[in-house]
Amino acid sequence: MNDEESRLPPGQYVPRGRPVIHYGRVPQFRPATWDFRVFGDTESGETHRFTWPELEKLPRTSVLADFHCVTKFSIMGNEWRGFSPLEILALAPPAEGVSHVMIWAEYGYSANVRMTDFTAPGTLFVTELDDKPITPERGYPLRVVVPHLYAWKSVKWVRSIEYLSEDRRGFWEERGYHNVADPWREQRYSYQEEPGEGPP
Ligand SMILES: Nc1nc2c(c(=O)[nH]1)N[C@H]1C(S)=C(S)[C@@H](COP(=O)(O)O)O[C@H]1N2
Ligand SMILES: [Mo]
Repeated sequence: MNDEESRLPPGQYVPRGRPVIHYGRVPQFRPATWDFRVFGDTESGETHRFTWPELEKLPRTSVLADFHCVTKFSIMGNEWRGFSPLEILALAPPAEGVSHVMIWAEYGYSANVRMTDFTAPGTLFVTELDDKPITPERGYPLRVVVPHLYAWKSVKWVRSIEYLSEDRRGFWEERGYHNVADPWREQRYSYQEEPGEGPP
């Protein structure tokens, strides 16, 4: 088995090219009015708001990771660059007891992840892919990548996060996809969920 095959989760294949997939239109980025908000169960009880220049100042780091779509293609060896979710947690601390994060995009797309997924070493707020700014159709100006979960949780055009003290389903999780979405366990559909893996 070569290296790429051993890195491929069950049921996945490497396609030719690099598909672009999303629901709905590609939004326009308007830097003057764009903001990023942190709301829900914050420590202060207030919503935190960041402008684009404020986020641009955060220290950058890179993550080399594979990307697995539930429709079974995997894109191997992406070099994502951006800032760590830990930066946001430090600037906008969650209340005690926050267990999950809802990641919100333009037009109301959303995905829920556990706080442990949000703070995992591979999770990143991405501004560049393979040494180039991410393209509009891949999430410009800001995307979250959670490479250890199926790619619908890697939200493009992210505009806010919501701290949750109780888990709640996001866009695809409400429409029959698995709440946790670990590709190594092939957690594709909600009917596979075991007790404790999803909100009641
Ligand atoms: N905002 C938003 N983010 C999204 C989606 C979407 O519809 N809207 N689709 C998801 C799905 S299902 C996949 S497979 C990946 C695709 O990322 P790509 O276009 O960079 O390949 O984006 C994810 N992020
Ligand atoms: Mo997907």
